Formats: sequence, C-alpha cells, structure tokens
Amino acid sequence: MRLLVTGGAGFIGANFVHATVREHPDVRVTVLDALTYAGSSESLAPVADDVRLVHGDIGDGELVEKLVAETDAVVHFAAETHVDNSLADPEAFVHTNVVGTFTVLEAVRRHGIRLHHVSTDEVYGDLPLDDPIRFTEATPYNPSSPYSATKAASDMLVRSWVRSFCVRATISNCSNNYGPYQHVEKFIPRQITNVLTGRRPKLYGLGTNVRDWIHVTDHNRAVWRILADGELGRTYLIGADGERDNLTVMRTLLRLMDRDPDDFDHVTDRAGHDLRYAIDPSALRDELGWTPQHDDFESGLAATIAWYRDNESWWRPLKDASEAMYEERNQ
Ligand code: NAD
Ligand code: TDX
Repeated sequence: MRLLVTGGAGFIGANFVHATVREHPDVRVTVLDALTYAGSSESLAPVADDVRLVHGDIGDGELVEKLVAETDAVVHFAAETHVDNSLADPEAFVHTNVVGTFTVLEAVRRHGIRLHHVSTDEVYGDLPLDDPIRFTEATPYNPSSPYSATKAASDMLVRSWVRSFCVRATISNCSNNYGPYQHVEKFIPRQITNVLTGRRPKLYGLGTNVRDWIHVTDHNRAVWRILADGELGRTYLIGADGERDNLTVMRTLLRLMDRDPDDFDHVTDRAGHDLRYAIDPSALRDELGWTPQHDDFESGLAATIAWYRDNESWWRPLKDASEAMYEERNQ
C-alpha cells in the first residue's frame, strides 16, 4: 500500500509516520509537508531512510495532483493548528485549513483515492463546566476561534464531497493530544520547557478550563483503525476519558518536575477561551474495538517530560522565538 501523509512533519503526523513505519512495514509512506514553523524534518529523522519527504504546500494543486495520482490512500493532518496564532493572524488558517483541504479533496475526487481527514473536537464549540454532557457525532458545529472555524469548514467540505461526488472519505474529531514532538507553543510542552529553561510556567486566566487529554499514540492507533475498517462517509470522535482542568494539569506537571506546584504565573486569558471539551468515544470503541493504551495520564505526562529532557536539541531552537511571541501578547 502507498500512503500519502500530509502534515507528516508536524506533531501528530510525525508520530503517525513513526508508528506506520514500525507497525506496517508493507506500507510505503510519502509525506507532503510545507515545513512551516510547526513542522520539521528533524521529527522524521528516526525514519528518514524509510519515508519520502516532499517539501510543498497542500494548496499547490499541481503538486497535490501528482502525489495523489501515485498513492492508494491519503491521511490528511496538515493544518495551521494553534488557536492563539489564529487570533493574532487568521489568514494562513484560511489558506491551509480551507483552501488546502479543498485542494486535497479535488485531487482525491479526480483519482478515486481513499481519504481520511483528521480534525478536532473544537469544531463543536465548548461545553459548560457544571454539566457532564459530552460531544457526540450528533453535536451541532459551533466553532469559536478562527482555528476551529476553518477546521469546521474543512470538515464540511469533506462531508459535501462525500455526498455530492461520492468521495471515499472518513473524518475523525479528536480531543487534545500530548506526547513527544509537540511544538513548544502548546500548553504542556510550553510549561515543561519553561521549567527546563528557568522560566516560570504560564497559566491563562484562572485555569478552570477543561481539556480532554489523549496520548498521541492512542489518537494515531484510532486513525489506523478508521482507515482500515471505518465506514465511508462517517465521522468518528476520538477521546480517552481524560478530562482535567488546566490548573490541575499545571500542578501535576510541576510536581512531576520536583517543583512547587504553585510556582507559576497567571497571565492574560485567551480571547473567547473555550471552557470545556469532552468526547464521548462510544462509537469508536463499540464499532471498531478501539481502546486507549495510555489510560494513566500521570505516567504519560511523566514520559513526555522525560522525552523533552532527553531531546533538548529538538526543541531548543524553537523556544526563544515562541516565548518572544507570547511576551508580545502578555501571555
Ligand atoms: P502541528 O501544527 O504540530 O503540525 C502541522 C503540520 O502541518 C506541520 O508539519 C506543518 O509544517 C504542516 N503544514 C502546515 N501548513 C501546511 C501547508 N499549507 N501545506 C503542507 N503542510 C502544512 O499540528 P498537529 O498538532 O500535529 O495537528 C495535526 C492535525 O491534527 C491537524 O489537522 C489538527 O487540526 C488535528 N488535531 C490536533 C490536535 C492536537 O491536540 N494537537 C487535536 C485534534 C486534532
Ligand atoms: O501557556 C499556555 N497556558 C495555558 O493556560 C497555553 C499555551 C495554553 N493554556 C491553556 C489554553 C487551553 O485551555 O491550556 C489549554 C490548552 O491549550 P493549547 O495547548 O493551546 O490547546 P487548545 O487550544 O486546547 O487546542 C489544542 O487541542 C485541539 C490544539 O492546539 C489544537 O490543534 C487541537 O485541535
């Protein structure tokens, strides 16, 4: 099987490529990645001999057409992904998430190629803190930020290409991922690397916002299950019952790093900050038999901290620029 992985030099995509090389030796992987600030060929270094990396933009119709013509399936991770960046400058989000997904869809339509589109639970908006209700496949879309609005738009394009053009596609909407190779702009790696570089960790607002954490390996195992046995046209929600508020995650992380759990700063809150995300993953578990292997968040977090300690050369070149950006925003 020949597999085209867009965004395979980013956090989740690189972990997906590593797992594919390890666990599916019969699959030939091509990565298409623009190597933006969020992508790095370093993340693919351990599998460099097993993977073809094409440096290019998913909005480049000619290039996408050529690569799709040479493949049997596409797993589409490429996106602009950081909510704070989308609030500061949304344009790249429209280009990559909307126009880029459109470009991929047109190519798979022309060549009759199977597509799996990777999306986020943020398309559903947020949930109240004081009600145990969770997102399901039937929850109406209600995105809050330019990031989630452009991901919602990309999901809608996929749904309409399935209905109108019989494109063979599935969609997954996953909750917050953590694990190795995540950019230091994101919550967990930012705090770990703040501690490792002698900075104080930064919590937005009071830290009452809840996220539903899943280890990246479990997300990617679900993507493989859906690619192999998912029902065409369906949306699957991926989550691992990992709800925690940000304050709790911060305090746990500091304790695991032998710091005082209150040794952090409260900084300016995010505009429009979503209160709570929570996924009901029943369909994925019941129909495709998926279960998360990392069911202990604290040990997954400890392993992630160890990875950042051991791989400073991967994240160190990104850190100062990332913090300079946050400083400009008083965050
Ligand atoms: P990331 O920002 O770490 O990586 C994105 C990758 O896409 C980078 O390698 C980047 O270079 C590449 N890219 C960006 N624009 C491109 C373009 N125009 N053409 C080609 N490549 C381009 O993101 P991630 O966290 O790995 O997320 C991957 C996917 O998973 C995204 O679609 C995201 O919406 C989705 N998702 C992420 C999470 C999460 O917690 N990180 C949760 C649910 C869903
Ligand atoms: O320094 C910080 N302090 C802080 O309190 C940062 C960077 C974040 N936060 C808060 C904001 C969120 O409530 O932590 C929470 C997690 O923040 P992010 O890591 O920016 O993730 P989030 O906005 O929840 O979105 C993530 O999950 C869904 C990914 O970035 C998306 O790509 C994915 O779709």
